[in-house]
Amino acid sequence: MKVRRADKANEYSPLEKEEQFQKHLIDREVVMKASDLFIRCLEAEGVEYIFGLPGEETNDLIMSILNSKIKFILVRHEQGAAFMADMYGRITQKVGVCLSTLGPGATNLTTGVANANMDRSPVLAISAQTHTNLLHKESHQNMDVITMFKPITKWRWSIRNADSIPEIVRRAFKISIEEKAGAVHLEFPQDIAKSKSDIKPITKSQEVLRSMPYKDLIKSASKMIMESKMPLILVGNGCIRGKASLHLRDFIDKTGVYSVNTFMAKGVISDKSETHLRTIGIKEADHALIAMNQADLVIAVGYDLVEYSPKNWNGSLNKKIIHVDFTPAEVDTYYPPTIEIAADIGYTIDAILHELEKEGEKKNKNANLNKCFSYDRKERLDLFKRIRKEVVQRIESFNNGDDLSYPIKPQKLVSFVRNALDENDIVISDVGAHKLWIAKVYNTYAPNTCIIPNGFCSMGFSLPAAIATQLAKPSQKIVSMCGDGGFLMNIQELETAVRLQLPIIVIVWCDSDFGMISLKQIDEFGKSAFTKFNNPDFAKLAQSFGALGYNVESTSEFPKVLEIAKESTSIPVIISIDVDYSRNHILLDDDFRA
Ligand SMILES: Cc1ncc(C[n+]2csc(CCOP(=O)(O)OP(=O)(O)O)c2C)c(N)n1
Repeated sequence: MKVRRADKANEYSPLEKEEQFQKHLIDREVVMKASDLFIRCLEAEGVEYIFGLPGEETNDLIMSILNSKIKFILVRHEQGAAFMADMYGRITQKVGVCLSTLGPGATNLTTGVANANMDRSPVLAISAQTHTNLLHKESHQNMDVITMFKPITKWRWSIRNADSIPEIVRRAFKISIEEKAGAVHLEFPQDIAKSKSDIKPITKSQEVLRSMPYKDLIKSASKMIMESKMPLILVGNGCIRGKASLHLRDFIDKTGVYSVNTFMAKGVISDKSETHLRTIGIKEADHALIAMNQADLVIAVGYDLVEYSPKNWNGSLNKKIIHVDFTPAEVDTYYPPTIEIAADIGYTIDAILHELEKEGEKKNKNANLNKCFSYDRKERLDLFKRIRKEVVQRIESFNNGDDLSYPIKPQKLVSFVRNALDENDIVISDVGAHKLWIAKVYNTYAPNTCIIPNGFCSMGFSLPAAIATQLAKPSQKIVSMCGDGGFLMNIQELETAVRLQLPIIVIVWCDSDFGMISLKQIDEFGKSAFTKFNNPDFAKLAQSFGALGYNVESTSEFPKVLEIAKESTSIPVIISIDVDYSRNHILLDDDFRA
């Protein structure tokens, strides 16, 4: 199609003008209700599900959804809908959509939306709004929702005329998915939803491909790697969004450079990799930090500072840093990149590897990459090897050990779950002390198979998240692990899971305590306060919802119950188990032996 500047429009020939006019007629022949147009636009974006809870003001939209191929997932609290959209976004890398009414519905969405935004998950939150001629004054449930969403979204807009819907929706999806991905919000007033338009939805354009990294930077980066005494790769969440796992694995296999990952990057590098020092992220308390301290160069790939402050690994500012991410580095005193590459992560890693191979070939004809490094790294590599061995040994000792004491040790619980699941099944953590155990101990072999919310860190995430994951991945086993505190924060979504006949498994770690908080209180003040509570009978609670419920009463019973739970094909299973948190303090130092 020819594109001309508006001021040259008169230069079209009469024939061209006629062609344009005919096309214009075809484009505009269907007059549609705005709510229908809005839903057509979501269809054009490939939306499969909308998670939500209706109100009077969403009724036009709800009727439009009824006539579309998009499935509406009715939830029992808008926070659940937002967590579901968040998880759908994480696991599919497509924008997850949630819907609420105005006022209280919109305020209920906020925690889940903030969680998605800080964890870089693409989400579109839609809320209704009252009639536009009431907005300027005090009226039922009317509040400034747009302003409320400001600090927790990348972009937000109130739709004020039907004709602009295609552009607004396209813009919302584009911004949400753009790196770094995050949440956007659209407000849809009731009267606008009833208005009409003859504008067509905008067809989704091709995925935007990122340009190649700048050649000189690649050369400098590979030179820096070759000259480093002990490089270490820090793998972050961006590698999951950027689908960089295979590129990084190839780089590591060929160069022998060791790696660590953050919580949200579990699985990018398999925990089976001999050069992987596993997960770091607990302030100064990870064993692999010994290796981090030794490293003179950190290659930070897709690393989000929100997850793990660089002060914890670069407090003395003695490291060189190569920053590789879709976007330039965040400003932080402790994160001053020596080389900053903002480009596609996969391309960049491939390009650096290619450059190293070229240099290796120059130095020795057989392209042995280890020979391209300027220093003999044997001594330091031996140290890294030893750390890897120690970390693995500690985890394996729980795997194979026969400690059947009850309440169950957290490490034992995690290893039972690992053994019960296939490599591609998915574990979703909630927030609390259990999260730290899962991060440290759960062996992960593929990206997006161990999900840990670690930016905003909201409790109550894992049950709704498991629902969305099971919808997106029907053939995989989905296990939510949560504390007894977090589980009750969104327990109402158990009804959603039962109604949708989803065979998710929820394991509730019971200690009748906000365990993570009492741990921190005792660590700092020597005592804990206002953290203890009573629990319901979880098995009966589950059964009252129509789910299957088991209260495990001995450690040896747990793997058997897990096997029974795995057999369920259409009913959620809740398993409660008492956990021995008496040694949680070992999470706060670098030695997590039992
Ligand atoms: C919505 C929300 N409220 C409060 C917190 C602060 N917080 C972090 S961990 C935690 C305790 C979690 O307790 P529980 O779910 O029982 O898990 P446990 O620590 O016992 O494993 C609290 C209250 C939070 N992260 N999110």
